[in-house]
Amino acid sequence: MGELKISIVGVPLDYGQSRRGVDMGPSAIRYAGAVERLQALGHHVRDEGDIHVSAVENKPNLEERLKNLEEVVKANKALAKKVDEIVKEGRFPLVLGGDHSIAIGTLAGLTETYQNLGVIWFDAHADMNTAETSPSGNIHGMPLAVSMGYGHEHLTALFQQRNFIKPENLIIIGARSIDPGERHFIQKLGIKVFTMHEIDKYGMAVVMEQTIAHLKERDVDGVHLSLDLDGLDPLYTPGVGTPVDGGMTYRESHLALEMLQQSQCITSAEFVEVNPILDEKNKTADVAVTLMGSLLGETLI
Ligand code: HAR
Ligand code: MN
Ligand code: MN
Ligand code: MN
Repeated sequence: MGELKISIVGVPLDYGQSRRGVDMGPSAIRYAGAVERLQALGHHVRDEGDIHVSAVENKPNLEERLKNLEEVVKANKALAKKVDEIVKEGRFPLVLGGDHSIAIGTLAGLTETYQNLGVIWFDAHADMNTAETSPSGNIHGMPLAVSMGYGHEHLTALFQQRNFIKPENLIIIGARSIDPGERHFIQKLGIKVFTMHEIDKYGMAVVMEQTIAHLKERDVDGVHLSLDLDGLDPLYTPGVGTPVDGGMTYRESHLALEMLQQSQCITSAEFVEVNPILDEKNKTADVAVTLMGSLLGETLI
């Protein structure tokens, strides 16, 4: 893999869900050696620091169906601007979460430049609820709906050009906890989902070959990898807020990212939902950093 100019941005946001601690994810991932690992692979790495997130909720939470809506909007607006600047400088954005609601800002920023962006979404969940279908009111369960143009207008408005992610450019991998409203959405929009069932049945290599081939066929002008650490089995990544048993193994997830590295299709990435309070000796952040290595150049020999 050629040398990249990587810009790391932390987003210490935990307002998109209900368990505190995920705001410390960016620190934990840095502590696990993200910058050093990527530098050792020959990349030029610039740590841009963190997006500012206010420490206390500004307003009483009146909108129960969308918890902390205005805080989530504010942080994502700042993130979108930052990501847009990074892309326009010709650098590779690497975003550290924070809860998964930050994908709204990342994707909003990316789509200022990319007109036909592909998205690979590693996750136990489909993250495709709206206020109407969400069982929790947590916005981290909604970023894919918003990014395709569905949801509260304060969230969809972050896509200033209304250049939303096209459902046929999205692939979800590792899902095993999908809500009824999300299932309906997936069927209605014809979204490609490799659940754990397909990973078990065909193996990760086949799943990734099909994923890469599909995005090539779609003639995308960039591919964003959004990796929720809860996509892995909680045996490997216990430090997440909503663990679901029966996930990807350590090697399955690394194989997937090694294949993405070889395909050279990825143009940006984010690693989210690391919660150090729930973790065991920073194990989840360590896995996040080894995955970054696999995505960005590491080889086994
Ligand atoms: N689907 C559930 C909800 O909407 C749980 C979502 C959990 N989300 C994440 N991100 N951890 O994938 O509340
Ligand atoms: Mn906090
Ligand atoms: Mn998620
Ligand atoms: Mn998840």
